[in-house]
Amino acid sequence: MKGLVISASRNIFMVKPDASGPGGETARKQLACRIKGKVLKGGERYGKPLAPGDRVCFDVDSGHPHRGLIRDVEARKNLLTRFNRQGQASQLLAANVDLVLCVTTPVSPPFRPRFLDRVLLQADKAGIPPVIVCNKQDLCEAGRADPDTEERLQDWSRIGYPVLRVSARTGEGMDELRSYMAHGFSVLLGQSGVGKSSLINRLVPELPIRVGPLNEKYDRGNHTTAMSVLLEIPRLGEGTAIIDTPGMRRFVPDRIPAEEIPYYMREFARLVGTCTYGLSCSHRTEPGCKILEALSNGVIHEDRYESFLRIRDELAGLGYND
Ligand SMILES: Nc1nc2c(ncn2[C@@H]2O[C@H](COP(=O)(O)OP(=O)(O)OP(=O)(O)O)[C@@H](O)[C@H]2O)c(=O)[nH]1
Ligand SMILES: [Mg+2]
Ligand SMILES: [Zn+2]
Repeated sequence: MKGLVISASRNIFMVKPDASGPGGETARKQLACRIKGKVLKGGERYGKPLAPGDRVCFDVDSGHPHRGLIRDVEARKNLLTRFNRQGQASQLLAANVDLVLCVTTPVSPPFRPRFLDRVLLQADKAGIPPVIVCNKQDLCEAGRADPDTEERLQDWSRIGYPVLRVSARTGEGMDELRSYMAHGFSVLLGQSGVGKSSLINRLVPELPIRVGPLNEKYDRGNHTTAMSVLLEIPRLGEGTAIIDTPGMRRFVPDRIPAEEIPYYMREFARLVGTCTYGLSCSHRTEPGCKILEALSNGVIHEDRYESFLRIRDELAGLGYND
């Protein structure tokens, strides 16, 4: 049988069988599956070899109709990952998605543009269009926003990333968010406490999922969502689903060689190769560097350039082991 991976925890993968299988719609109860032989071909280098959104081929256990064994994963159209520094391995976040919703906040937890720049980089590397979702707009009206937020939101919009200003609390911006999500799989990414689960609760109130309070002392989330899970939302259109992910404190880009970073930063990408020293330019001090020129002309925002330098230094020191 074939089905869709809904969630992945340790060695158990929840799989929803396709409706076309025996029994039709009534047979679409999720099965708890293990992997046949424990290692999935092609998944050896990941901590968990499957992610929500993956399509798998599996057998049902005849003695336990709610258990199964996964034999194979189908070819993916894309795969969103990050690098797990502790485990020194790629971590799969979601597979076969159509949209990455990069969630941030103007305050509580504090606005962190560098986190978002990293997520945008990874989405572009994976070939999945990102949309920036700035949640908690109700707190802006209360005058609490970080003054840099609006400037950076406008800059991301200028360089080609759609920006939505929303509030899970008041419902502001939800129609626009829904229209982006219709007819595809979306994944929510962002730091703990930015309101990813709250956005899902607002969008799909019939499926309440757990949201958690902020830690008052540190003004950040408490890692309420423990594992990624895919939720189907047929009400928003045929084939619509959203993947909620656990908040992360840091986002380390995965398997992007330091010299390739400018290809995945949109306002840098069009300048790649045009410096006097061509592809060997480090864009730090060289004469005739088009990236430094763009920085001084305001074509590249100084904060994006700072993100670029920091990401490059970090990735250069990382040495991914494939
Ligand atoms: N003022 C305000 N608070 C919000 C809004 N959205 C979420 N919150 C609050 O922010 C806190 C964290 O929300 P969650 O939805 O649990 O955040 P999360 O991003 O899912 O967090 P993790 O699961 O830890 O990654 C909760 O106290 C929410 O009530 C909003 O639009 N405005
Ligand atoms: Mg959550
Ligand atoms: Zn240069």
